[in-house]
Amino acid sequence: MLDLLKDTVRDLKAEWVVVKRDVIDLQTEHRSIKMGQNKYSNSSFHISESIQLLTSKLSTLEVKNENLTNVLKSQSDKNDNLNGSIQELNDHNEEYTVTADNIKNDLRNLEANVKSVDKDLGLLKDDNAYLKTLVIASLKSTEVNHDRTKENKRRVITSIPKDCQDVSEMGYDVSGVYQIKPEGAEEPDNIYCEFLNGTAYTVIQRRTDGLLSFNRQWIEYKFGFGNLYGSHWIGNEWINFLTNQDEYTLRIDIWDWEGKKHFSEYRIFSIGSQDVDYQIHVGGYTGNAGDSLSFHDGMKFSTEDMDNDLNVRHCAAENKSGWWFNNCYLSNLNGVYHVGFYSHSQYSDGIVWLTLKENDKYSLRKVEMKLRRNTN
Ligand SMILES: [Ca+2]
Repeated sequence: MLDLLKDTVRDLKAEWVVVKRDVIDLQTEHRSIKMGQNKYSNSSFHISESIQLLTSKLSTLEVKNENLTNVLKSQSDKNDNLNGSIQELNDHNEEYTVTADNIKNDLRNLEANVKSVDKDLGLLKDDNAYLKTLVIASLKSTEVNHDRTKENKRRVITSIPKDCQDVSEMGYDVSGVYQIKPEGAEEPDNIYCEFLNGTAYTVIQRRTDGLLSFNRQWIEYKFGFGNLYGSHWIGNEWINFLTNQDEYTLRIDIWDWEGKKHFSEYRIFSIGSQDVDYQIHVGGYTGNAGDSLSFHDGMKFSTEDMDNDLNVRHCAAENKSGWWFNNCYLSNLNGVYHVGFYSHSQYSDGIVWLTLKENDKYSLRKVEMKLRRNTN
């Protein structure tokens, strides 16, 4: 029995060793399987990840492909347009060539013009330089003249000319305004001197247009009015001073509307002072305009506010003038400025020299009254 049991235990031991080996084998196998399982599991994860990445890349590539297709399409359209433009350019090329030739010609002309302008500029510069020297010379001359004028003024103050004859004798020969001081005048004043062929005239009256009214009052005729270069009356005071300091010939120049010039001269001419209402003394007529002033000899001066005439009416007021009215006039050189024959006026109030046109409704175009010193 014991032997049997011993055998059984021995058998069991052997079997247990076998089983134990088997268990170890199984355990080893199990570990191996488990390791392989893990390895597989890792690989599977990596593959899945790669697939996902590839899918994403593919999707991106697809989008890019679509974009490229679109770009290609767009380029193709542009290409078509370019081809069209090139065709158009070719069509216009000939035209442009012609235009370009024209422009070239224009440029050549312009260059020529620029050269010409340059040349002109050079000449102008030369002229400018020349003008500058002239101006400088003129300025220097003006300075000298200014100094001379100062000297002359000093001379004038010590010896003021009494009329335009004196002015002439001082060396002046250009007609214009000069300062004189006739005997009896308190202050020197300006007067218009006319120098004609060596003769000096002191202008006392001028009518050139209708801009200045001569229908003025006594005091205005006394002291004078108007513009010495245009229409004016130098004043009865000064006519009195002038004609009493020496003997003068009164010259009257007359221009008519037919373009002719006439004159009358009176070798005797003077007027009294205001005390005798500037009474006129006139005679010794010569000339070609007729004697229309001797009729007034001995008459007093009249104005619209001073009736000294020999008429029951008021000649100066009716004829809108200041003059040595008689009953009433043969001459009225201070009348209204009408143009030639006038009929619209109630009175014969024009600038009249009756012996010239023998019509008191004809007004003269221009008149000058001036004094020339008698030489005896
Ligand atoms: Ca009267």
